[in-house]
Amino acid sequence: MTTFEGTFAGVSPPLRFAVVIARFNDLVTDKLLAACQDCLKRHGIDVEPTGSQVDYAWVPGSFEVPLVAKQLALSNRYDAVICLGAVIRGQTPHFDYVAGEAAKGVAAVALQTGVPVIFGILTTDTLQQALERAGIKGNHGWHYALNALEMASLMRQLRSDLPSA
Ligand code: INI
Repeated sequence: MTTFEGTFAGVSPPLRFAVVIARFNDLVTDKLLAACQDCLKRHGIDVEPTGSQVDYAWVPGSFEVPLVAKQLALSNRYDAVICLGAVIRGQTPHFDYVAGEAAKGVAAVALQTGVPVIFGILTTDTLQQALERAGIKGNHGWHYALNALEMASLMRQLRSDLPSA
């Protein structure tokens, strides 16, 4: 029997990532992005937009994230797509539609394309809660990057080592 497990070590050829970031609530999403980049960088990834390992796509809000994530995943250029957003409930039922569609859409893109798509969209009741998850009490952006590294590495292994039945 074989155990497949993603690692955080360097992979050859080098991993490539796309990051989709929602501008809505950019007070929060900018901080998620900064931690995500910091984590990737500390794992040897060149995060510069001018480099060859990470590309960035900005979208108006979390609702638009899945469409752009799908286009990027279909390009066959990336080992994983990281989606960053912040949906904050406030006083409006809009929250449920935006959060629900973003979550369903991101999951669908991964399953439809076979490319890992990381759900890095915070869903919180208040701005305070979102900020706590984006720097005040740890930063989830760091963990989304770790998830992307692990899944990218795991999928590389599965593609190359999985014996056919
Ligand atoms: N988009 C977000 O990313 N977060 C939110 O909290 C939010 N709220 O609350 O409305 C939000 N709305 C915009 C939405 O994502 C779309 O950009 C818009 O509906 C246009 O399609």
